[in-house]
Amino acid sequence: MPRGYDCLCHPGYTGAGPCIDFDECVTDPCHPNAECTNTEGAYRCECKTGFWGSGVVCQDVNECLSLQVGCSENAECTNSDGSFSCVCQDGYEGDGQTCNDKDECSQAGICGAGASCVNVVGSFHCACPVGYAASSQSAGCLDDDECATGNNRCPDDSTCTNNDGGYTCDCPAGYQWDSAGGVCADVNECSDPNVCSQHSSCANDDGSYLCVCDVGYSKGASDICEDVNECDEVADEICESFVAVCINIPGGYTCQCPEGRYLDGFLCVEDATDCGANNPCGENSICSLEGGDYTCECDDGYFGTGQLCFDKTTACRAGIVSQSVNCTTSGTVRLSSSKPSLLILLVILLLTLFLFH
Ligand SMILES: [Ca+2]
Ligand SMILES: [Ca+2]
Ligand SMILES: [Ca+2]
Ligand SMILES: [Ca+2]
Repeated sequence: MPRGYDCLCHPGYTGAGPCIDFDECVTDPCHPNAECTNTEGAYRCECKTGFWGSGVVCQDVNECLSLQVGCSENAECTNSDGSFSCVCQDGYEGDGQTCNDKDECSQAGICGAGASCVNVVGSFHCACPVGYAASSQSAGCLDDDECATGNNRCPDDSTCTNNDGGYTCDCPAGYQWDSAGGVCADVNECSDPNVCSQHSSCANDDGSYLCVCDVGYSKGASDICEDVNECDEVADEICESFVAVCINIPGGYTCQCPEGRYLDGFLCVEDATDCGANNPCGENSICSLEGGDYTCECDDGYFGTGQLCFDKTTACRAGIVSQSVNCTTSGTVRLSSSKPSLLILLVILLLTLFLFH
């Protein structure tokens, strides 16, 4: 029999007779990123970890904006729906919370041929020896073309030539590359004693040198210094003015008097043998003249300078000269070529004292 009333269950309950709790969670009343919890007469929506909101609406939390997220300072934080991740940056290795330098050099062959690996914090580089450069890490070391890159110290007036591992500067003729000064320096060709031929001397010059012939020599056809025959030139006239004959000698010339003449000052004169009025000889002395030279010779039995002649018998008997002068000495003195010796003069002095005492 129908009742005259209906019983309506409170919200959250259901049932025709006694009201029993209704499990709202079976109708998915929460946001997909929320947890639904059924309660007596109601339910609760709570956003899942990594989301925030009412539970009916849940939004992703960007953990990377928080300083407390815990990524290493050498890691990249990446936000994702409901979560995040810490990934070590290039050059570091670890779990993202802790990132340590990666020693790339422990990896064989990381640098190309000829290069050495240098590990640094967060990175590494490949070093090449001087004269080489790496276009990329894996390319290895290739010769640096210093002439093309301008990485050279060749002076402007030189030619740069590249070679493997280096370069050369070729200076103009007469100059050589001075790497210390970075200039093309003059070559001192004269330091080679054989650079000039015989009868010449070397004079260094900037960029060149000269071989200067010695006096009396001049350059011949083969650039060798040859003796000048002065007798073919003015010397012949000079000698002729002496009434002499010009004789060419290596490096010079000489004027030679003809037979029977001798050079007296600047003239070849007749060779006289008579001492004449100019006889310089003293008593008991014979004068002779040859080639302009007077010779005084003490007579037999006399000795002395020729200008002063003393009786040898008297002197020897006196015993003054017997020990120092050969009592058989003729006493010949060539006045033009020698002077009386000190000894002879001493003897004469003693003899003079003896005779005139
Ligand atoms: Ca490293
Ligand atoms: Ca080079
Ligand atoms: Ca020079
Ligand atoms: Ca000559």
